[in-house]
Amino acid sequence: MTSSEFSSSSSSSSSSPSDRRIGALLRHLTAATDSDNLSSVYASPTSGVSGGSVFAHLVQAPEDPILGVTVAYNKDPSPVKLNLGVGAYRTEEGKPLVLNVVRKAEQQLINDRTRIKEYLPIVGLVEFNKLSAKLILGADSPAIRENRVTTVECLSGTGSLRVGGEFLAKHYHQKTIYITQPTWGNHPKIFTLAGLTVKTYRYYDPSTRGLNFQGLIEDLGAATPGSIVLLHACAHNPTGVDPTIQQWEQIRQLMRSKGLMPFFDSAYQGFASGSLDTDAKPIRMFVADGGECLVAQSYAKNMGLYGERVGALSIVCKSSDVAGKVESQLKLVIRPMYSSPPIHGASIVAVILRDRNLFNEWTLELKAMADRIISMRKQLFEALRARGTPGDWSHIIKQIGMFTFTGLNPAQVSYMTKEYHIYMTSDGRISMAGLSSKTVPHLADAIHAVATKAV
Ligand code: PLA
Repeated sequence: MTSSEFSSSSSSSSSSPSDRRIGALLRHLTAATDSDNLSSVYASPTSGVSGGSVFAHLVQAPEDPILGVTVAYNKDPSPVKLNLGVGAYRTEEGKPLVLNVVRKAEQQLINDRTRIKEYLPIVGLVEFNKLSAKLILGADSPAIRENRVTTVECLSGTGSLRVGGEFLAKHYHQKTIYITQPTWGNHPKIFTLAGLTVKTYRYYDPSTRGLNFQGLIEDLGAATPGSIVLLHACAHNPTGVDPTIQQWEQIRQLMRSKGLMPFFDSAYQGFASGSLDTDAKPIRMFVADGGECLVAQSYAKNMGLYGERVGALSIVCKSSDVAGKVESQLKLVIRPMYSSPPIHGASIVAVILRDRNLFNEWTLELKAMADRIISMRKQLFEALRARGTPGDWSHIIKQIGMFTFTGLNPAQVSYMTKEYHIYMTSDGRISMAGLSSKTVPHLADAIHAVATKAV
Protein backbone atom coordinates (compact mmCIF):
# COMPACT_ATOMS: atom_id res chain seq x y z
CA MET A 1 0.00 0.00 0.00
CA THR A 2 1.41 3.42 -0.94
CA SER A 3 1.01 6.40 1.32
CA SER A 4 -1.58 7.94 -0.98
CA GLU A 5 -3.69 4.77 -0.96
CA PHE A 6 -3.35 4.74 2.79
CA SER A 7 -4.35 8.36 3.23
CA SER A 8 -7.37 8.06 0.95
CA SER A 9 -8.61 4.96 2.75
CA SER A 10 -7.81 6.43 6.18
CA SER A 11 -9.88 9.50 5.42
CA SER A 12 -12.96 7.40 4.54
CA SER A 13 -15.81 7.47 7.01
CA SER A 14 -15.34 3.76 7.83
CA SER A 15 -11.79 4.13 9.20
CA SER A 16 -11.14 3.93 12.95
CA PRO A 17 -9.64 6.81 15.01
CA SER A 18 -6.32 5.00 15.26
CA ASP A 19 -6.25 4.50 11.46
CA ARG A 20 -6.84 8.20 11.08
CA ARG A 21 -4.00 9.04 13.49
CA ILE A 22 -1.63 6.74 11.60
CA GLY A 23 -2.81 8.28 8.33
CA ALA A 24 -2.11 11.78 9.58
CA LEU A 25 1.31 10.74 10.78
CA LEU A 26 2.11 9.12 7.45
CA ARG A 27 0.99 12.21 5.49
CA HIS A 28 3.19 14.29 7.75
CA LEU A 29 6.16 12.00 7.17
CA THR A 30 5.58 11.89 3.41
CA ALA A 31 5.48 15.68 3.24
CA ALA A 32 8.72 15.93 5.19
CA THR A 33 10.33 13.34 2.95
CA ASP A 34 9.34 15.19 -0.21
CA SER A 35 10.44 18.58 1.01
CA ASP A 36 13.77 17.21 2.27
CA ASN A 37 14.19 15.37 -1.03
CA LEU A 38 15.22 12.18 0.75
CA SER A 39 13.30 9.80 -1.52
CA SER A 40 16.47 8.46 -3.13
CA VAL A 41 17.74 7.42 0.28
CA TYR A 42 14.52 5.49 0.95
CA ALA A 43 14.63 3.93 -2.50
CA SER A 44 18.10 2.52 -1.93
CA PRO A 45 18.99 2.61 1.74
CA THR A 46 22.60 1.42 1.42
CA SER A 47 23.66 3.03 -1.84
CA GLY A 48 26.60 5.42 -1.67
CA VAL A 49 28.02 7.58 -4.44
CA SER A 50 29.23 4.57 -6.42
CA GLY A 51 26.79 2.02 -5.08
CA GLY A 52 29.09 1.23 -2.12
CA SER A 53 28.81 2.24 1.52
CA VAL A 54 27.44 5.66 2.42
CA PHE A 55 30.44 5.86 4.78
CA ALA A 56 33.01 5.04 2.08
CA HIS A 57 34.28 8.61 2.09
CA LEU A 58 35.48 8.38 5.70
CA VAL A 59 39.18 8.56 6.36
CA GLN A 60 40.75 6.26 8.91
CA ALA A 61 41.03 8.24 12.16
CA PRO A 62 44.27 8.05 14.13
CA GLU A 63 44.36 6.18 17.43
CA ASP A 64 44.07 8.29 20.59
CA PRO A 65 47.54 9.60 21.56
CA ILE A 66 47.32 7.97 25.03
CA LEU A 67 44.95 5.00 24.72
CA GLY A 68 46.46 4.18 21.30
CA VAL A 69 49.73 3.41 23.07
CA THR A 70 48.01 0.44 24.74
CA VAL A 71 46.61 -0.68 21.38
CA ALA A 72 50.15 -0.74 19.92
CA TYR A 73 51.52 -2.44 23.05
CA ASN A 74 48.91 -5.20 22.87
CA LYS A 75 49.97 -6.01 19.29
CA ASP A 76 53.65 -6.42 20.23
CA PRO A 77 54.58 -10.10 20.79
CA SER A 78 57.88 -9.29 22.58
CA PRO A 79 58.21 -10.87 26.06
CA VAL A 80 60.10 -7.81 27.37
CA LYS A 81 57.51 -5.25 26.27
CA LEU A 82 56.61 -2.56 28.78
CA ASN A 83 53.56 -0.29 28.76
CA LEU A 84 54.30 3.08 30.36
CA GLY A 85 51.62 4.89 28.37
CA VAL A 86 48.28 5.13 30.11
CA GLY A 87 48.28 6.17 33.77
CA ALA A 88 47.07 2.93 35.29
CA TYR A 89 48.55 1.49 38.47
CA ARG A 90 50.37 -1.84 38.31
CA THR A 91 51.75 -3.97 41.14
CA GLU A 92 55.40 -4.97 41.53
CA GLU A 93 54.42 -8.01 39.46
CA GLY A 94 53.20 -5.72 36.68
CA LYS A 95 49.55 -6.67 37.25
CA PRO A 96 46.50 -4.37 37.50
CA LEU A 97 45.32 -3.98 41.09
CA VAL A 98 41.83 -4.23 42.55
CA LEU A 99 42.06 -2.74 46.03
CA ASN A 100 41.24 -5.07 48.89
CA VAL A 101 38.82 -2.51 50.27
CA VAL A 102 37.00 -2.44 46.92
CA ARG A 103 36.64 -6.24 47.01
CA LYS A 104 35.17 -5.98 50.52
CA ALA A 105 32.72 -3.26 49.47
CA GLU A 106 31.62 -5.30 46.45
CA GLN A 107 31.09 -8.34 48.65
CA GLN A 108 28.86 -6.26 50.94
CA LEU A 109 26.87 -5.07 47.97
CA ILE A 110 26.43 -8.60 46.63
CA ASN A 111 25.37 -9.96 50.03
CA ASP A 112 22.71 -7.28 50.40
CA ARG A 113 19.64 -8.91 48.80
CA THR A 114 17.60 -5.73 49.19
CA ARG A 115 19.71 -4.01 46.56
CA ILE A 116 17.95 -3.36 43.26
CA LYS A 117 18.95 -2.22 39.79
CA GLU A 118 16.44 0.58 39.24
CA TYR A 119 17.62 3.72 37.45
CA LEU A 120 19.40 6.21 39.64
CA PRO A 121 18.08 9.78 39.62
CA ILE A 122 19.59 12.05 36.94
CA VAL A 123 22.06 13.41 39.52
CA GLY A 124 23.19 9.90 40.49
CA LEU A 125 23.54 8.29 43.90
CA VAL A 126 22.73 11.02 46.41
CA GLU A 127 24.77 9.56 49.28
CA PHE A 128 27.78 9.19 46.97
CA ASN A 129 27.43 12.84 45.96
CA LYS A 130 27.39 14.06 49.55
CA LEU A 131 30.38 11.91 50.53
CA SER A 132 32.33 12.96 47.43
CA ALA A 133 31.85 16.66 48.21
CA LYS A 134 33.10 16.02 51.76
CA LEU A 135 36.10 14.09 50.52
CA ILE A 136 37.29 16.84 48.24
CA LEU A 137 36.18 19.97 50.13
CA GLY A 138 36.78 18.64 53.65
CA ALA A 139 34.24 17.34 56.17
CA ASP A 140 34.19 20.74 57.91
CA SER A 141 33.81 22.81 54.74
CA PRO A 142 31.67 25.90 55.38
CA ALA A 143 30.34 25.66 51.81
CA ILE A 144 28.90 22.21 52.57
CA ARG A 145 27.55 23.34 55.94
CA GLU A 146 25.85 26.29 54.29
CA ASN A 147 24.32 23.96 51.73
CA ARG A 148 25.71 25.86 48.76
CA VAL A 149 27.48 23.01 46.99
CA THR A 150 25.72 20.97 44.37
CA THR A 151 27.26 17.64 43.41
CA VAL A 152 26.24 15.32 40.60
CA GLU A 153 27.62 11.85 39.92
CA CYS A 154 29.22 11.70 36.48
CA LEU A 155 31.11 9.24 34.31
CA SER A 156 34.48 9.48 36.00
CA GLY A 157 36.71 12.53 35.63
CA THR A 158 36.14 12.87 31.89
CA GLY A 159 32.36 12.89 32.23
CA SER A 160 32.53 15.40 35.08
CA LEU A 161 34.67 17.76 32.98
CA ARG A 162 32.34 17.37 30.03
CA VAL A 163 29.15 18.03 32.01
CA GLY A 164 30.79 21.00 33.76
CA GLY A 165 32.03 22.35 30.42
CA GLU A 166 28.63 22.12 28.81
CA PHE A 167 26.94 23.72 31.82
CA LEU A 168 29.36 26.66 31.62
CA ALA A 169 28.94 26.97 27.84
CA LYS A 170 25.18 27.26 28.38
CA HIS A 171 24.97 29.41 31.47
CA TYR A 172 28.21 31.24 32.19
CA HIS A 173 28.82 34.69 30.74
CA GLN A 174 32.37 33.90 29.50
CA LYS A 175 32.95 31.08 27.01
CA THR A 176 36.75 30.99 27.06
CA ILE A 177 38.57 28.38 29.12
CA TYR A 178 42.32 28.59 29.71
CA ILE A 179 44.15 25.29 30.03
CA THR A 180 47.80 24.67 30.95
CA GLN A 181 50.46 24.37 28.27
CA PRO A 182 50.95 21.38 28.08
CA THR A 183 48.01 19.48 29.53
CA TRP A 184 46.23 16.12 29.41
CA GLY A 185 45.52 15.60 25.70
CA ASN A 186 41.79 15.15 26.19
CA HIS A 187 41.19 18.55 27.83
CA PRO A 188 41.06 20.66 24.63
CA LYS A 189 38.76 18.13 22.94
CA ILE A 190 36.38 17.87 25.90
CA PHE A 191 35.96 21.62 26.28
CA THR A 192 35.75 22.41 22.58
CA LEU A 193 33.00 19.83 22.11
CA ALA A 194 31.25 21.18 25.22
CA GLY A 195 30.96 24.50 23.40
CA LEU A 196 33.78 26.51 25.00
CA THR A 197 36.70 28.29 23.33
CA VAL A 198 40.01 26.86 24.48
CA LYS A 199 43.12 28.97 25.07
CA THR A 200 46.32 28.07 26.88
CA TYR A 201 48.39 29.61 29.64
CA ARG A 202 52.09 29.00 30.20
CA TYR A 203 52.81 26.39 32.83
CA TYR A 204 55.91 24.30 32.19
CA ASP A 205 59.44 25.45 31.54
CA PRO A 206 61.38 22.79 29.56
CA SER A 207 64.73 24.38 30.45
CA THR A 208 64.23 23.90 34.20
CA ARG A 209 61.78 21.02 33.87
CA GLY A 210 59.80 22.91 36.48
CA LEU A 211 56.97 25.43 36.76
CA ASN A 212 57.05 28.58 34.64
CA PHE A 213 55.43 30.58 37.42
CA GLN A 214 56.28 33.95 35.91
CA GLY A 215 54.68 32.95 32.58
CA LEU A 216 51.63 31.53 34.37
CA ILE A 217 51.04 34.75 36.31
CA GLU A 218 51.56 36.89 33.22
CA ASP A 219 49.14 34.85 31.11
CA LEU A 220 46.40 34.66 33.74
CA GLY A 221 46.95 38.35 34.42
CA ALA A 222 46.33 39.06 30.73
CA ALA A 223 43.26 36.79 30.45
CA THR A 224 39.89 38.38 29.72
CA PRO A 225 38.22 39.03 33.09
CA GLY A 226 35.72 36.34 33.98
CA SER A 227 37.33 33.64 31.82
CA ILE A 228 37.33 30.07 33.07
CA VAL A 229 40.69 28.61 34.15
CA LEU A 230 41.28 24.89 34.32
CA LEU A 231 43.56 23.99 37.23
CA HIS A 232 45.05 20.56 37.92
CA ALA A 233 44.33 20.10 41.63
CA CYS A 234 47.51 18.04 42.14
CA ALA A 235 49.93 15.78 40.25
CA HIS A 236 49.79 17.79 37.02
CA ASN A 237 49.43 15.63 33.92
CA PRO A 238 51.73 15.27 31.97
CA THR A 239 54.48 17.26 33.70
CA GLY A 240 54.32 16.08 37.34
CA VAL A 241 55.00 19.71 38.29
CA ASP A 242 52.71 21.40 40.84
CA PRO A 243 52.78 24.95 42.25
CA THR A 244 53.84 25.29 45.89
CA ILE A 245 51.20 26.31 48.44
CA GLN A 246 52.59 29.87 48.38
CA GLN A 247 52.30 29.94 44.59
CA TRP A 248 48.74 28.60 44.80
CA GLU A 249 47.92 31.47 47.12
CA GLN A 250 49.26 33.96 44.57
CA ILE A 251 47.28 32.25 41.81
CA ARG A 252 44.16 32.41 43.96
CA GLN A 253 44.55 36.11 44.69
CA LEU A 254 45.16 36.95 41.04
CA MET A 255 42.23 34.86 39.83
CA ARG A 256 39.82 36.26 42.37
CA SER A 257 40.92 39.84 41.63
CA LYS A 258 40.13 39.29 37.93
CA GLY A 259 36.95 37.30 38.49
CA LEU A 260 38.47 34.26 36.74
CA MET A 261 36.38 31.13 37.33
CA PRO A 262 38.38 28.17 38.74
CA PHE A 263 37.55 24.76 37.31
CA PHE A 264 39.59 22.13 39.15
CA ASP A 265 40.39 18.79 37.61
CA SER A 266 41.07 16.42 40.50
CA ALA A 267 42.03 13.11 38.92
CA TYR A 268 44.78 12.12 41.38
CA GLN A 269 43.65 13.03 44.91
CA GLY A 270 45.92 11.04 47.24
CA PHE A 271 48.35 10.05 44.51
CA ALA A 272 50.63 13.09 44.76
CA SER A 273 51.48 13.09 48.46
CA GLY A 274 49.79 9.92 49.66
CA SER A 275 47.37 12.08 51.70
CA LEU A 276 43.84 12.85 50.53
CA ASP A 277 43.69 16.08 52.55
CA THR A 278 47.07 17.43 51.46
CA ASP A 279 46.27 16.86 47.79
CA ALA A 280 42.93 18.68 48.12
CA LYS A 281 44.50 21.75 49.72
CA PRO A 282 44.59 24.04 46.65
CA ILE A 283 40.87 23.47 46.08
CA ARG A 284 40.07 24.12 49.73
CA MET A 285 42.00 27.41 49.61
CA PHE A 286 39.76 28.62 46.79
CA VAL A 287 36.60 27.46 48.56
CA ALA A 288 37.66 29.07 51.86
CA ASP A 289 37.55 32.55 50.33
CA GLY A 290 33.81 32.22 49.78
CA GLY A 291 34.04 32.44 45.97
CA GLU A 292 32.56 30.09 43.40
CA CYS A 293 34.31 27.23 41.60
CA LEU A 294 33.81 23.89 39.87
CA VAL A 295 35.52 20.61 40.76
CA ALA A 296 35.68 17.45 38.64
CA GLN A 297 36.59 14.39 40.71
CA SER A 298 37.68 10.97 39.53
CA TYR A 299 37.88 7.71 41.48
CA ALA A 300 39.67 5.96 38.62
CA LYS A 301 43.16 6.18 40.05
CA ASN A 302 42.79 6.69 43.79
CA MET A 303 40.29 3.84 44.24
CA GLY A 304 41.45 1.88 41.20
CA LEU A 305 37.93 2.03 39.75
CA TYR A 306 39.08 2.89 36.20
CA GLY A 307 36.54 0.94 34.16
CA GLU A 308 33.67 1.52 36.59
CA ARG A 309 33.65 5.17 35.43
CA VAL A 310 32.94 6.82 38.79
CA GLY A 311 33.35 10.52 39.35
CA ALA A 312 31.57 13.63 40.50
CA LEU A 313 31.14 17.25 39.51
CA SER A 314 30.72 19.72 42.35
CA ILE A 315 29.80 23.34 41.84
CA VAL A 316 30.40 25.58 44.83
CA CYS A 317 27.99 28.52 44.75
CA LYS A 318 27.45 31.64 46.82
CA SER A 319 24.09 30.60 48.27
CA SER A 320 21.98 27.49 48.64
CA ASP A 321 19.30 29.12 46.52
CA VAL A 322 21.73 29.43 43.59
CA ALA A 323 23.06 25.88 44.19
CA GLY A 324 19.52 24.54 43.82
CA LYS A 325 19.03 26.30 40.51
CA VAL A 326 22.45 25.16 39.27
CA GLU A 327 21.52 21.57 40.07
CA SER A 328 18.23 21.90 38.18
CA GLN A 329 20.16 23.07 35.11
CA LEU A 330 22.80 20.35 35.44
CA LYS A 331 19.98 17.84 35.18
CA LEU A 332 18.99 19.37 31.85
CA VAL A 333 22.57 18.88 30.62
CA ILE A 334 22.80 15.28 31.81
CA ARG A 335 19.38 13.88 30.84
CA PRO A 336 19.83 14.12 27.05
CA MET A 337 23.51 13.12 27.29
CA TYR A 338 23.25 9.76 29.09
CA SER A 339 20.05 10.09 31.13
CA SER A 340 21.48 8.97 34.47
CA PRO A 341 24.81 7.56 35.65
CA PRO A 342 25.69 3.93 36.48
CA ILE A 343 24.93 2.51 39.91
CA HIS A 344 27.65 -0.02 40.73
CA GLY A 345 30.85 2.03 40.99
CA ALA A 346 29.21 4.84 42.93
CA SER A 347 27.78 2.28 45.37
CA ILE A 348 31.27 0.86 45.98
CA VAL A 349 32.60 4.35 46.71
CA ALA A 350 29.67 5.12 49.04
CA VAL A 351 30.21 1.91 51.03
CA ILE A 352 33.89 2.77 51.52
CA LEU A 353 33.45 6.46 52.32
CA ARG A 354 30.62 5.94 54.81
CA ASP A 355 32.40 3.30 56.91
CA ARG A 356 35.24 4.54 59.11
CA ASN A 357 37.13 1.22 59.04
CA LEU A 358 36.89 0.78 55.29
CA PHE A 359 37.83 4.41 54.79
CA ASN A 360 40.96 3.99 56.91
CA GLU A 361 41.86 0.80 55.09
CA TRP A 362 41.48 2.67 51.79
CA THR A 363 43.84 5.45 52.86
CA LEU A 364 46.48 2.83 53.71
CA GLU A 365 46.14 1.12 50.34
CA LEU A 366 46.24 4.48 48.60
CA LYS A 367 49.37 5.48 50.49
CA ALA A 368 50.99 2.17 49.53
CA MET A 369 50.31 2.89 45.83
CA ALA A 370 51.70 6.43 46.12
CA ASP A 371 54.77 5.13 47.99
CA ARG A 372 55.47 2.47 45.40
CA ILE A 373 55.43 5.13 42.68
CA ILE A 374 57.83 7.30 44.69
CA SER A 375 60.13 4.33 45.14
CA MET A 376 60.07 3.73 41.36
CA ARG A 377 61.23 7.33 40.89
CA LYS A 378 64.19 6.72 43.20
CA GLN A 379 65.07 3.41 41.57
CA LEU A 380 64.99 4.83 38.05
CA PHE A 381 67.04 7.85 39.07
CA GLU A 382 69.63 5.61 40.77
CA ALA A 383 69.76 3.26 37.80
CA LEU A 384 70.56 6.14 35.44
CA ARG A 385 73.18 7.45 37.83
CA ALA A 386 74.77 3.99 38.06
CA ARG A 387 74.98 3.88 34.26
CA GLY A 388 76.53 7.34 34.09
CA THR A 389 73.77 8.45 31.74
CA PRO A 390 74.58 11.95 30.52
CA GLY A 391 72.24 14.76 31.58
CA ASP A 392 70.50 15.91 34.74
CA TRP A 393 67.79 13.41 35.65
CA SER A 394 66.90 14.85 39.05
CA HIS A 395 63.44 15.83 37.75
CA ILE A 396 62.55 12.14 37.97
CA ILE A 397 62.61 12.39 41.76
CA LYS A 398 61.35 15.97 41.93
CA GLN A 399 58.20 15.52 39.86
CA ILE A 400 54.99 14.43 41.55
CA GLY A 401 52.24 11.90 40.95
CA MET A 402 51.83 9.21 38.36
CA PHE A 403 53.99 10.60 35.57
CA THR A 404 57.52 11.65 34.82
CA PHE A 405 57.87 14.12 31.99
CA THR A 406 61.26 12.82 30.93
CA GLY A 407 62.23 15.40 28.34
CA LEU A 408 62.77 12.63 25.76
CA ASN A 409 61.77 13.76 22.28
CA PRO A 410 59.46 11.90 19.86
CA ALA A 411 62.40 10.41 17.92
CA GLN A 412 63.92 9.03 21.13
CA VAL A 413 60.55 7.67 22.22
CA SER A 414 60.05 5.93 18.92
CA TYR A 415 63.59 4.46 19.07
CA MET A 416 62.88 3.08 22.56
CA THR A 417 59.64 1.54 21.33
CA LYS A 418 61.27 -0.01 18.26
CA GLU A 419 64.46 -1.28 19.90
CA TYR A 420 63.37 -1.89 23.49
CA HIS A 421 59.60 -2.48 23.17
CA ILE A 422 58.96 0.27 25.69
CA TYR A 423 55.68 2.09 25.06
CA MET A 424 54.96 5.67 26.17
CA THR A 425 53.29 8.78 24.81
CA SER A 426 55.31 10.61 22.15
CA ASP A 427 55.76 13.67 24.39
CA GLY A 428 58.14 11.60 26.55
CA ARG A 429 55.73 11.09 29.43
CA ILE A 430 56.17 7.82 31.31
CA SER A 431 53.71 6.35 33.75
CA MET A 432 55.79 5.54 36.82
CA ALA A 433 52.91 3.39 38.06
CA GLY A 434 53.60 0.96 35.20
CA LEU A 435 57.18 0.33 36.34
CA SER A 436 58.46 -2.28 38.80
CA SER A 437 61.84 -3.11 40.34
CA LYS A 438 62.18 -5.83 37.70
CA THR A 439 61.58 -3.49 34.75
CA VAL A 440 63.56 -0.44 35.94
CA PRO A 441 66.90 -1.78 34.53
CA HIS A 442 65.33 -2.33 31.08
CA LEU A 443 63.97 1.23 31.02
CA ALA A 444 67.26 2.65 32.31
CA ASP A 445 69.16 0.78 29.55
CA ALA A 446 66.83 2.25 26.93
CA ILE A 447 67.08 5.81 28.27
CA HIS A 448 70.85 5.43 28.51
CA ALA A 449 70.99 4.27 24.90
CA VAL A 450 69.01 7.23 23.52
CA ALA A 451 70.89 9.70 25.74
CA THR A 452 74.28 8.49 24.47
CA LYS A 453 73.37 7.86 20.82
CA ALA A 454 72.47 10.47 18.27
CA VAL A 455 68.86 9.32 17.77
N1 PLA B 1 41.99 14.46 34.08
C1 PLA B 1 43.29 14.16 34.02
C2 PLA B 1 44.30 15.22 34.29
C3 PLA B 1 43.69 12.86 33.69
O1 PLA B 1 44.99 12.58 33.61
C4 PLA B 1 42.71 11.89 33.41
C5 PLA B 1 43.10 10.49 33.01
C6 PLA B 1 41.37 12.27 33.53
C7 PLA B 1 41.04 13.57 33.86
C8 PLA B 1 40.21 11.35 33.25
O2 PLA B 1 40.20 10.19 33.92
P1 PLA B 1 38.88 9.32 34.08
O3 PLA B 1 37.87 9.82 33.10
O4 PLA B 1 39.30 7.94 33.81
O5 PLA B 1 38.46 9.55 35.48
N2 PLA B 1 44.31 10.34 32.34
C9 PLA B 1 44.88 9.01 32.05
C10 PLA B 1 43.96 8.14 31.24
C11 PLA B 1 45.19 8.30 33.33
C12 PLA B 1 43.41 8.72 29.98
O6 PLA B 1 44.13 9.36 29.21
O7 PLA B 1 42.21 8.49 29.76
C13 PLA B 1 46.20 9.25 31.30
O8 PLA B 1 46.90 8.27 31.02
O9 PLA B 1 46.54 10.41 31.03
